[in-house]
Amino acid sequence: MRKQIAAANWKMNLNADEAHQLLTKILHTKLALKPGQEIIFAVPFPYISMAVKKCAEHNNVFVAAQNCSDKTSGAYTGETSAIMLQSVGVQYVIIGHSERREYFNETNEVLAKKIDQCLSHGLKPLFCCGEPLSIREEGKEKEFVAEQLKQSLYHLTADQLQQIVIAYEPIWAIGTGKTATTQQAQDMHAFIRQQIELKYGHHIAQTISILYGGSVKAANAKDLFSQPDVDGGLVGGASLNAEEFITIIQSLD
Ligand code: G2H
Repeated sequence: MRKQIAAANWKMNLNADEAHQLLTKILHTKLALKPGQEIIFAVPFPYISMAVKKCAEHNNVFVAAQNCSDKTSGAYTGETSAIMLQSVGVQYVIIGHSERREYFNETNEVLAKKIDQCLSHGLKPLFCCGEPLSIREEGKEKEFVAEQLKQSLYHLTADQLQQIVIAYEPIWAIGTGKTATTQQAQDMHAFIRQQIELKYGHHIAQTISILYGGSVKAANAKDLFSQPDVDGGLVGGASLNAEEFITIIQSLD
């Protein structure tokens, strides 16, 4: 059985009080997670310790960082290493979000190194892939995503790959209010799983959770999550509202 995951990506939002209140409100709700279901909060760095402390009181609720360095340690002012994150109780790290790729020039090669840092230090990468609108309009979205997978993941052993969660986030659907249709999401998720199967075999491909991201909200989560290859969501804007995110959690299959 694959893990079903509702992951909140707060991005660069909320002050400390707001972050504490939002987390408290969600965690005080009776979430009734079923076996195999997980919640992840990808919070800004300054709130990680607070979030780790609060989430530790709950089963299957974990904290993610939104990024980490591709270097192990040393004179890299402003960077945060995987070792540091692991040492404060983080379990997941978002790697390769399209905003990091676009605004911070993160290439597939750098992302492969970040993944290696995470795996070497006991952290699970939540690896994001997805195409821009121009590529979809050309009908080349599958080739584009296949290349992202190949360049950042295919150096991993099968055991390492099983530590990864993949998030498919079509860039044209991020923060735009435009969601991929359930069929577009399912098609790409099935394609990603098929690519993993070609490289790592059927069994491994069946165990990898593939989340959908891009304007997931309470109103569309159930439809998206009911698709056979959609194993939950990576949620930005809607995760900043407690009621919305709770409904999204309760929409997990
Ligand atoms: C995609 C998503 C979360 P949003 O970036 O990673 O954000 O739900 O606001 O489109």
